[in-house]
This record gives sequence, C-alpha cells and structure tokens, in this order.
Amino acid sequence: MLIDKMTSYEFKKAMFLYSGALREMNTKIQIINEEFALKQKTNPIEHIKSRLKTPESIIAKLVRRGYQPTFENALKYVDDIAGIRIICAFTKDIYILADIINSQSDITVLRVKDYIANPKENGYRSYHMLVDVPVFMSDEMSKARVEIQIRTIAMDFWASLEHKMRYKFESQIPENLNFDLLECAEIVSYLDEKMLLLNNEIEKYKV
Ligand code: 0O2
Repeated sequence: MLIDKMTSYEFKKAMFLYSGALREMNTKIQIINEEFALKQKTNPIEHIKSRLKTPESIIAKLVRRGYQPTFENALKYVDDIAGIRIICAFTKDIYILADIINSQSDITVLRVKDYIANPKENGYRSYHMLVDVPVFMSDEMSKARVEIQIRTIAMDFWASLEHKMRYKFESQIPENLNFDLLECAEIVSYLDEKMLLLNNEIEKYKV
C-alpha cells in the first residue's frame, strides 16, 4: 500500500524526481516567458502555478479509478503527480506555448488533450500536455512525467469555480447549477474570442 511506503527511500526518491522535473519545467517556462518579453515586449504568461499531488490525493485518485492504492499503481496510473498550470491572457498564446514546449529537444510529449478544440461535456476548457522531463543527478539521468495544463484567465476562473462546486456537492452538482456552469463556459469562450479580437486591434496601433 502507498501509505506503508511513504517513508521508504523508494517513495522519497520518486517524489524527489517529480519535484526535480517540476522545477526544470518551471524554469523552462519562465525562460520562454522572459524571452518573449525581451523580443516582443509582451508576456504570453500571466502566471504559473505548480504543485506535487499529496499522497492523500494520489490515493483518492487511484481509488476513484478503481485501482489498489499502491506505490506501483501511483507511478503507473496517476499522470499528474507533478502538475504545472500555465495561465495565459489569450487563447492564441496557449497554442504558441504548446508548440514551443513540443519543440524542446529534451522534452518528450507523451500525450496531448485539447479541451479547447474539444471541450468536455460540462464545458471544461484547457489544453493538457503530458511530458517526460529529464532530471540529471550526480550519477544518472531519470525521467519524470509532468502534466501541463495551459488555459486562459477566464478558463481558469471557470475551472476553479467548477472544481469548488464539485467538491462542495461531492461530484453531484445539481442539474440547475450544471446548466448555469455550462452557460458560463460558453460565455467564457465568447469572452476569450472577443478579448483576442480586441487585442489584435490594439496590436495594430503598437508604436
Ligand atoms: P485535481 O484536483 O485538479 O488534481 P489523468 O489525470 O490524466 O490520469 P484524466 O481525467 O483523463 O486522467 O485527465 P485529464 O482529463 O487530462 O484531467 C486531469 C486534470 O485536469 C484533473 O486532475 C483536473 O485538474 C483537470 N480537469 C479535468 N477535467 C476537469 C473538469 O471537468 N473540471 C475541472 N475543474 N478540472 C478538470 P484531477 O486529479 O481530476 O483533479
């Protein structure tokens, strides 16, 4: 069981690797953002959040998916033990960033889920990438998976509220609230489109 292994060297080393990969990825993304500011005097990224999933949350996810909450299953089935969320102002920046991450020679993109082109039924929008990041140690190199979620400020606003509601209602969100959430998701999508068009107009007048 995962609980039994939490104090073991094996578990600590795995979490150390995830944490290293998270920091590597964070630095990469910050460098990309600063380079944008240098070249184009604009930052595509509003802010970055990163976190390591707690053992409790790993166990909860495994149980939710019908797996035994073991260390081996955590490594095999929980893809977002290390997670980064990148918040952009505009949808176009999401795809620019995703392309740049994709082209980094030391990063292997394992999976992409484009919930912007294909929103979830509940209205969730975000761009997810699962990547393998190399972590160089004193005598070896290991890879660890990091889940990257890229979304706009508006998409993040929606996802935070939906997450809070799901938590409050223990995943049984009342039908009328689900309807309102879906309506808000459509408004968010419209707002993102409008803001992008507005920004394109502003860009034309840049000195
Ligand atoms: P938490 O509490 O944010 O960590 P996978 O995680 O890849 O094994 P899945 O569900 O196929 O399994 O992956 P997916 O769809 O890429 O979702 C992973 C994460 O995206 C979730 O992690 C959430 O953070 C976010 N997400 C996905 N769908 C929704 C949604 O409908 N609403 C909100 N608010 N967030 C969503 P966790 O572990 O489920 O949650």
